[in-house]
Amino acid sequence: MELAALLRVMVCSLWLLTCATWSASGLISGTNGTSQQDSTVRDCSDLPYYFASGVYTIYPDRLTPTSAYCDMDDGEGWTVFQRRADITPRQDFYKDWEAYKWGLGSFDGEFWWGLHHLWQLTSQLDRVYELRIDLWDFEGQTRYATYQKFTIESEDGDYRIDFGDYFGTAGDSRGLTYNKGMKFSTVDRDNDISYDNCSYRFHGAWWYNDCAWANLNGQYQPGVIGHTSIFWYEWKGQDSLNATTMKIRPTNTP
Ligand SMILES: [Ca+2]
Repeated sequence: MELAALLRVMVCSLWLLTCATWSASGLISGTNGTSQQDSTVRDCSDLPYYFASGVYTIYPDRLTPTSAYCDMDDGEGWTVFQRRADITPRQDFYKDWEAYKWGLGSFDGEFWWGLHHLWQLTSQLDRVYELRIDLWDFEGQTRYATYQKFTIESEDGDYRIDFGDYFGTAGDSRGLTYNKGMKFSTVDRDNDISYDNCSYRFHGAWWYNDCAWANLNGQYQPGVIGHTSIFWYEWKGQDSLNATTMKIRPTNTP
């Protein structure tokens, strides 16, 4: 009888532990020590404006908890989906379709959040997103580019990109607009319109057209001028950039 009672206690304890773990997966921890259980946080703009920048649990489809890096510096709540920077160990961005679908790298360093999450957010009918790209060169100069009405199609549509008007300082006549309406391509999934494999040629992954004037998932190679590097042609030609971020926020919610 004593053994049976002990077993009951053990089973109950395990059950409680499981329950506690389930509850914890729905918690959003703020850096000020507060937390809230709220699956209505679909993107970083739903977090309180006074939260610090960092990694939070969000629910892009209102159901599935997903980690995301939130840039809260201006209180706007940007969901960051790409970061290149001078951080070691270096992250390899010359990766395949599955990696770009689900994400690669680390939130502590360089990363790509994942096309699947990006599609979940930008395909919502009640939210319209703005895309912002920030660029840094090796002399400490910075430029930015913004695009309105940014959307990504589902995987069935090969994550085809669409967006509206450009505004910014980086320049766009040889920027991202060249890739508008293009499908995403990786080295193992050639969806570009070139006779060639642009991902292989540019050593990156992008919405390649007949290739590109911007290659932000290219190779980090300081001092190198060439189409395999991280570049934004309109600003610095094919000079390798030092850092980039790509992030989104809804423009039609408070
Ligand atoms: Ca091709």
